Formats: sequence, structure tokens, C-alpha cells
Amino acid sequence: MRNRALLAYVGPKESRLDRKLAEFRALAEVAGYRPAHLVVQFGDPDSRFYLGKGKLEEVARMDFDVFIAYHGLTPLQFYSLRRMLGVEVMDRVLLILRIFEKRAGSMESKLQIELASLKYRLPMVKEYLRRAKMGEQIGYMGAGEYAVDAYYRHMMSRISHIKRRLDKLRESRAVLMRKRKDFGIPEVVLTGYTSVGKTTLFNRLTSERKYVDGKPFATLDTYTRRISLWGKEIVLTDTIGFIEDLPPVLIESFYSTLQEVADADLILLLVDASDELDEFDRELQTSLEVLSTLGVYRERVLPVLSKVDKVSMLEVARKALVVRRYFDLFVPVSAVTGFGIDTLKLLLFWKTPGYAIYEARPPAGGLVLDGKSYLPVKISEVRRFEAIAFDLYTELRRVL
Ligand SMILES: Nc1nc2c(ncn2[C@@H]2O[C@H](COP(=O)(O)OP(=O)(O)OP(=O)(O)O)[C@@H](O)[C@H]2O)c(=O)[nH]1
Ligand SMILES: [Mg+2]
Repeated sequence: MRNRALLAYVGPKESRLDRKLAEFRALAEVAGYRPAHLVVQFGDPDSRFYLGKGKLEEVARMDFDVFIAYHGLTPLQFYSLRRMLGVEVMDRVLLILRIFEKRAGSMESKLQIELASLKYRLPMVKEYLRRAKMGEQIGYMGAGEYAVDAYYRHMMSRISHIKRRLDKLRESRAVLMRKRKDFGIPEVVLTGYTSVGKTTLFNRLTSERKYVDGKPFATLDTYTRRISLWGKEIVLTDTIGFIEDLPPVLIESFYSTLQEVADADLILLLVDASDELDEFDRELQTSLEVLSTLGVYRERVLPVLSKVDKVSMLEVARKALVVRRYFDLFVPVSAVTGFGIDTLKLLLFWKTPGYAIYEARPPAGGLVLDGKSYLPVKISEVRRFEAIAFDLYTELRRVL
């Protein structure tokens, strides 16, 4: 198989570079490549070849089938590298798009990905066309000027066709969402960095068996399920994960689905409690940035510390301090052991609007939360229920 990849990074020396490169490598693997070489060069990327002259000569002697740059390449860089190296040239954006292409399930996400890919490749094709017009032998995908020109026009018409179809699909989804809102069913969405455990938690809360793995972008489609909490119906949605340095073209076309999701009543923001402290902080910040791009304000966000089974309580408390810089309230959970799930359910009940029930009875034998039993209580008023949820939460915070 011709899938040996050379991964190239040209940029500043930073403390978190190892992490970035590990994520880069994971992305390449998920896309189906075998990372054979990693070339790192500190400094500014070369405007023509991305790599500096010396490094480029070194690379030209290496054996690989595809060149993948960490940063987004300019049309000129694509063109020059391809001519120089004679292999397929990609960047991180195309890599992410390749993963999306492989994994997209629904018609809507397929169209969104194709749109993003067309938009991203358009300037490159333009560059080839410009050079062909100047009389250069371009050889884009083995084609001459006429074929590239035809391809360019095909891309343009495909873009407008996809846009129209997406508008229609979105309209029908918006109608569905308005209907749910009319019925007063609150909407809750799970968001957060890729691999934080959104789908695992979704499965736990809904008894679903959606696909989970430890690699980036396991989930691409938004899934929605209805759950019942002490008689109160809630619609829960699982979403695509965030990633650092998300290419704007992807935010634009793909995340418009998230935009609708962002209109939810409550947004659960998962952060992985088992990550190193600085990593944890970065993930929280990246997620908050994406959410603010989508126009989500913090009042509607409930932070969830995931995977707490992997670390000590002391460690969880350290992470909690970081979260408290941004939020007053948070809930630690483990979707694997079930720790904190009951508290999360109470908070979901408590923090979503449209209380429809005025009486809720805890299960016989009392309410069991995180392995502790609470006295059976009869709740005849929602306000009182809120107070209990709050007491339990305060108790948990005291323990932590
Ligand atoms: N120990 C532990 N592992 C967990 C927990 N939740 C999820 N995981 C693991 O973390 C990895 C990622 O889980 P997913 O649920 O796929 O994460 P996600 O946020 O949906 O990821 P994307 O869909 O890629 O954005 C998997 O290997 C899970 O088994 C948890 O509470 N504890
Ligand atoms: Mg997922």
C-alpha cells in the first residue's frame, strides 16, 4: 500500500509541541496513513516550499508516498512541493477532511464535508489554472489546461448545488427543533474536545451503543435521543468533538450543524480530568473559544469533568480550581464506573427549563447517589427538589 507519510512541522519551538505532534500523528493514522518520517524545523515556514532549503533537499532523498504539512499550505506551496517532490501533498486541513470523508454517515455531513473540501481546494486549482494560462506545463492530476478549467467550473457549480441542498436539510431540521420547543421539551447537548468521552457519557445516559474509540473524531454525526428523568423528558444530543487550530473552512461549513445545536437550553461541556493540568486548561480554553464562536454564553454551559476514575480525588480538585476560574458550578463524572452520573442527572433536571411535573418520588429505599443513600423524601414541589439537588451538589463539592 502506498500510504507511507512524511509529517512536516515548520514553526515555533513551544512547550506543548510534543502533544501537538502526537495529535498530528494520530490524525494521520486515523486518515489511513502510516507515519514513516517526522521532520521538525523551527522558524518561519518558507513561502514557497514550507520547508527551508536544506531540509527540503534532505526530504527529497527520503522514501515516502505522501507529504503532510502541519500548517495550512498556500496554493503556491502546494504547487511547488508537488512539483519538487513528485508525491501527493497534503496539509492538516485536508487530513481532517479525509477523516471526515471516511467517517461521515448522514447525507448532511457528507454534503458539509464535500463543501468544505471544494472550498478549500478551489484556490489551489485556481493557482494551477493561472500557471497554465501563463504557458507552464502544469500536469494537475495529469490534466492539461482545458481539463483543469472544466474541473474548476464543475467545482463552482457543485458548490452552489450543495449549498442549496444543505439549506433545505437545515430548514427541515429547524422545523423539527421548533416543534420540540413548542412541546416544551428541553434540549441538552454534549460538547467538548475530541476523545473527552462525550459518546461514552451519551451511551450511559441513553443506554445507546454508539461508536466509541480513543482516536480523534470518532463521532461525526449528531445523534439525538430522548431520555426521561424522574418523569421529565429531555432531548440529549451527542456532537462532533472540537480540536485545536480548527481550520476556519471546517467551522464554516461543518459546524453550522453545531450552530443549531448551540441553540439548546443547556450545553454540557466535557473536559478530560485525566489530562495533564496544562493540557486540561488548553482543552477547556479551546472549547470555550469554539462555543463563543457559536454564540454560546456561559450561563447556558455546565462544565463536566470526565474520566475521574482515572485520577485521584486530589487531582480532580486541582482541575476543579481551573474550571472555577470560568464557572461556579461543575460536575465530576465517570461514564465508565458511573460515578457522578446521578448528580449529573439531577443537575440536568434542575438546570433545564419547562418543569412539567410537580411531584417526583425518589426510588424506594431512598435516593442513591454515588454509592451513598439518602433518606426517602417525598417531593411535592419543584422548588424543594431544586433545593435538594443543590444540597447534594454542595455536599459533593465539600467532599471534593
Ligand atoms: N477511564 C475512562 N475512560 C473513558 C471514560 N469515558 C470515555 N472513556 C474512553 O475515552 C475514549 C474516547 O471516548 P469517546 O466517548 O469516544 O469520546 P468522544 O468525546 O465521543 O470522542 P469524539 O467522538 O472523537 O469527539 C474511549 O477510549 C473511551 O473508552 C471514562 O469515564 N473513564
Ligand atoms: Mg464521540
